[in-house]
Order: sequence, then structure tokens, then C-alpha cells
Amino acid sequence: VDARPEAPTLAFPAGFRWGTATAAYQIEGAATEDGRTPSIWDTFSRTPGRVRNGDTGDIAADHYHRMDEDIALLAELGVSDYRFSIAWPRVQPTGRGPAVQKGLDFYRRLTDALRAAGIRPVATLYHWDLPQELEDAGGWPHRDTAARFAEYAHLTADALGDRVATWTTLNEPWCAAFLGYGSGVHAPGRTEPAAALRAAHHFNLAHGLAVRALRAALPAAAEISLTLNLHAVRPASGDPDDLDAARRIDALGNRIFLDPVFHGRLPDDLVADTAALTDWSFVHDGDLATAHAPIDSLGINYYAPTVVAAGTSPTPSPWPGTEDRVRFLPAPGPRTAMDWPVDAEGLYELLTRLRDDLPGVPLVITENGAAYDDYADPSGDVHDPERVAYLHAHLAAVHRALADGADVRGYFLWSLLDNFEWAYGYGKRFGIVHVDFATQRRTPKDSARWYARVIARGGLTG
Ligand code: GBH
Repeated sequence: VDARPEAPTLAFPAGFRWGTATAAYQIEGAATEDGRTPSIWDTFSRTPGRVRNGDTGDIAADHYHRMDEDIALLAELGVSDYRFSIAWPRVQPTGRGPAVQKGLDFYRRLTDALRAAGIRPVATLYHWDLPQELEDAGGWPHRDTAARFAEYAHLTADALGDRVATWTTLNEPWCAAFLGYGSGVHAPGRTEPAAALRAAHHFNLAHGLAVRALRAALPAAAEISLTLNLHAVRPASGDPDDLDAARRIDALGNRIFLDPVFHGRLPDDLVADTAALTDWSFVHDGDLATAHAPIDSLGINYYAPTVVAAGTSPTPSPWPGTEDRVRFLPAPGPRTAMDWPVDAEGLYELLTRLRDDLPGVPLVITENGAAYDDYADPSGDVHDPERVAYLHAHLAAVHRALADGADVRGYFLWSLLDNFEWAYGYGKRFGIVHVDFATQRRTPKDSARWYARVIARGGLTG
């Protein structure tokens, strides 16, 4: 019998990185252990009415105590890489001062165990868990938070620099700025459009300052990156007003980060569009040059496209200044349990756009995946055929983008485990491994077996 995996019809390049992704607050639990103090997500989730069902990350998937079991799951999948985030409130609880050894020790054990299993650790420094004390001092709309972040980056790199292969400064600053300070559906739950724009700038500044701190602290071979949730924006029609709506959302969703980080400038149209909210005087001389620090790759999180037309949208909005001009349309076709459309074409559009706009920048899909309800059969097997179909379609889109010249180096599936899905709590399951939150029992779903086969054969069949 030939035991070799069947040859893929859509083969990915040799050396392509296959991974899964998680984030600290969504899986770790152990919210008060070993010196950890509250982050804005602890405060937010403990505030009645903010998170569905009153769920919090107090226990989550208990990964803090089940790390070895979770690394065994990764090894079984055969991933080359694992993307996790480091909890700032574990490492530097007040956001100032020296690092807490016990907090660092957890990530030392995690990265040592990953490396022992032959898995590259890919660490994100900020996946939304700002120490509450820094929010109390003003949070991301306050300029000093950027400097505090660079200091945290430095002391973390000093401690873990020999263990982590890839360092990502920020995860999705768009969400952190505009859902956190604009629409208020994420922590800290503020609804201040001008403050959200300030926060976005301070994320760019924090990123640039952190890149400088990381370069100083890390070995030359370390890869430094930034992850953005770029929006695949589509106008509903070729009507000039619809095109203008798409331009505005592209400026506020994409170019607000891409232009400072890759070109050292702010988009002129963004500044003009938001003139009624701010004069952008919080952008100091030199800030854009700081944000423009060279990085080694760009991480992209993609779930679904954004379709817009001329019109109006409700306030508070995560899109400051567009409420009387832009309407968001439900895209046609099937939906996930989040009610997000399944549309792999949007990922192809995004990757080929970045191929054209950012020549020479290696791209990594740092998140892609879908929430669906699982079906357990009487034997306990967990079936998730829609997730397999979603993942297959999106990997096929990545393959097509590669064939058309996009420099995509890797793919991280969101997520390894069912976890705390932010404002939705535990009601939405993104994992390829089912978690029974009452017992913390892990059960790989059909999608996990499917992904292991994709990795083993280096691509898709059919
Ligand atoms: C990611 O966020 C997170 O990094 C991850 O922690 C999370 O669990 C995962 O995705 C699944 O949600 O805001 O009106 O424009 C993705 C968040 C969701 C942000 C869709 C943009 C579009 C609707 N993205 N959202 S809107």
C-alpha cells in the first residue's frame, strides 16, 4: 500500500508556512494568576450588557493550564508555525515598570515546548488586552500609550528574543481603534469618533516605536511584522457616489494604516474627509517617519468583503465621519454563524491589490476561518462540513493569488480552539478543535483532520 499522501492538484510552494492562530485573552483564562492584573477586556466583559450572556475570559479555554495538551494538538495537525499573543497584563501588569518573571515564564515554557515540537513560535505583542491602568490614564487616544507599548515590546523581546521566530507588533489596530473607541462594541467601549482617529494614529506610532525597540533587542534573523484586518471594499455599483463611498471606507479601513507604515504619509483624502472631526494636530513632526520603519512582512486577517453604497448608517459608527454618506450592504450568498458572507473572491482581490500596491512586501495570511455550529454524532465525532468548505475555498483563492504573482508566504487558520469570541462570548465557535467549556475537553473536528491532510500533502486536492 502506498502510504504517501495523494499529490495535491493545488500545490503550495515548498517552505509555505502552515499554522493556526489564537489570542491570549480568548484562550488563556487564569485572569488573576501569577501577577496578571485586569486588561480593558476584563473590565469590559465584567460590565453587564457588554458581552453576550455575560461571558468573560476568566477561564476561557483554560489554555494557561492546558498548554501541553494544546501543543500536542498542534503537533498532531502537523503545523509548521503557531501564532499566539502575549498578554501585556501578564508581562507588565500596570503597563509600566519591570517585567513580571512569572508572566514571562509562561511564554518561555510555551515557546520552549513549541520549539521542542518543531513548531515556529509567531508572537503578537498586542491582541487588544491593554492594561486597565493605561486605559485609566487615557488609553490609545493618549499619546503616551504608544511609548508605553514600545517599552513593553523591548522588555518582552529582551526576555524571549532567542525563542520567538516572528514578532508581530499589533493585531488589527483598525478593530482596536474603531470598535474600541468609535462604535464601542469592543473594549474599552468608548464612542468618541475623534478619539478613535487619535487612537488609530497612536497605533501607527506605537508600531513604529516598537519596531525600533525590537530591532535593537532581537537577533538580526528575527522577522518583524504587523497584522492588519484589511477591508476588501466593493462599491455596490459604478455610480460615482457609490465609488466615493468605497474610497472613503478604503481610506478609513486600509490606507489609514498602509500609508503611514509603508509610505510615511497620511492619505490626503482621509484628512479632508475627517476635517469636521479633527485637524490631525495630534500627528507630530516625525511621527509618520517613525511609523514608516521597515518591516519584514505584512500579516493580513481576512474573513469577508465589505460592500458599500452611498447612503447613511447608524451611529455610533466604527467609520467616523461617514455616517451620512455610506451605507453597508449585506453581500449576497451563504453566511457563516457570524452572519458574515462566505466570499473567497474578496481574499483574492485583497492579495492581488497588495501585490500591486506593495511590491516586495511578503504577505502572510495571519487569520482566516469561520464560525459555524458543530454537529456531534452519537459517537462524539464533531462534524463541520461548512467550515471545511469555507477553508477549502479560501485556500484555493490564496493559491490563485500565488499563481498570479502575490508573494504569500503562509496561512494561519483562525482558530485552533473554540474560544472567547469578544462581544459574542462563547456563543460563536471558530475552532477546528471543539472545546466543551464545562469540562474543557478538546475534540478535534472534521476540519482539523482535513487541515492535517492539507498540510501533509502541501496543498488541496480537487
Ligand atoms: C479577528 O477580528 C480577531 O483578530 C480575532 O481575535 C477574532 O476572534 C476573529 O477575527 C473572529 O472574529 O466592523 O462593521 O466593519 C476580525 C474582526 C470582523 C472586523 C468583521 C471587521 C467587519 C464588520 N472583523 N468586521 S464592521
